[in-house]
Amino acid sequence: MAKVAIVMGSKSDWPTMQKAALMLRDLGVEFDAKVVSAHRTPNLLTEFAEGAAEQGIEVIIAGAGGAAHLPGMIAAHTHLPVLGVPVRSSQLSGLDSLLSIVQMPKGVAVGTLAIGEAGAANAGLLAAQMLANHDEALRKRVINFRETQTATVLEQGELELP
Ligand code: RP5
Repeated sequence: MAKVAIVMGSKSDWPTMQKAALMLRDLGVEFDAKVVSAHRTPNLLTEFAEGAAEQGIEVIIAGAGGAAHLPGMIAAHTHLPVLGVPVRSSQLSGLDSLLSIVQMPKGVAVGTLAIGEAGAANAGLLAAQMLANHDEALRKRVINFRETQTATVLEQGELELP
């Protein structure tokens, strides 16, 4: 059963949000991914967010661009932790998305990640780290991921001009 739900405001967000999905897949975490739009499908948003905990979801990753109200509105409807990913927009390069997601009022929390693919990948990683608190096997996979990453960087050694 999926522990993480990845939702996004439009299918056009999927190339970015796939980075969250790939991270979760690499770490062996089950997830669902679908489009839920704050503005175009507001009733679906409410239904999804209110029902997510009952479905067994433990963490929600929500990505959106522009007037990115999706993560905050989902957080308004659930006690589950919500990780917000600002998707890079065509007009303002995602600064609009970032500001829309990050400035939540006190009392309704969204954990906001970086703009774009790095933020999406880190949302997947952070969701896995949260679940690893009560999953020993996943904790080992997360630690192994970090150690492998460190070793890869250390192996790069001295850099030279081409
Ligand atoms: C937002 O509007 C979506 O999250 C997407 O980032 C942006 C543009 O959506 P499309 O016009 O490409 O469907 O709601």
